Amino acid sequence: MSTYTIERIKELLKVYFIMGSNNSNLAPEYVLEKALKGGISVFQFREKGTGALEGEAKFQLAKRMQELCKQYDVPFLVNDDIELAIALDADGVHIGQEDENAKKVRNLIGNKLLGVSAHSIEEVNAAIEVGADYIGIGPIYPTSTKKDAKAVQGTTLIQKIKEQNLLIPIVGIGGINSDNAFPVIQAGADGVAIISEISMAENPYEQTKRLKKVVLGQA
Ligand code: FQP
Ligand code: MG
Repeated sequence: MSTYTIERIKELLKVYFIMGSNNSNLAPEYVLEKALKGGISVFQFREKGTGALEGEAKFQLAKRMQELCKQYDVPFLVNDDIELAIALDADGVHIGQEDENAKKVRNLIGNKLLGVSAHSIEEVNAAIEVGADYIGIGPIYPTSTKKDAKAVQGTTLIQKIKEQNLLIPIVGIGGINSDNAFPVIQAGADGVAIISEISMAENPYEQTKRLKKVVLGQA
């Protein structure tokens, strides 16, 4: 477990922005700063897929994005790349079932935040067992951002986790936008993870504010 309390992690998950350089036609640092101003609560650097930066260029972009997050006091997490997370002293990492073994990752990162993707109650329990701080559940809705995404699962697994009274913080991911985010919260998620709705928005600042209102039940 990390040094964050469960309540704090639930707060962080509310508006969870994920992005890499290929998720926008705009400069990633520009989009991130607008999203930070709009009120995102945590950020995940996810640099993968077509045209993704590698090596030193990836490192430097990550560093610049981390710096921005620091300015707004928003935790900076790294997707998949544990080495990068450690090199930058990031606030945490997010891994899926096909990434490095979660137990091993927990040992490598100490008390940084650890998020794990889960698609079944067995995977949720296994993640809790190794000390995950939160669970990413998805894809909730159809998405075109992730090419190797699993089958759409709606909010069924989220409801199951709540029915079993598991305390692990939950974020929904996959095809979520301001029009369909609230049912994910109603089902029991603490927040929603978003790429495209913010990264592709004409006005990422306004889009983030809109989304945040929906998540907070103020829309
Ligand atoms: N949930 C979350 C989070 N972030 C993610 N990146 C994923 C799920 C997906 O390894 P994974 O993780 O299945 O795919 P990829 O590495 O391509 O993203 F909970 F943080 F919103
Ligand atoms: Mg992954």
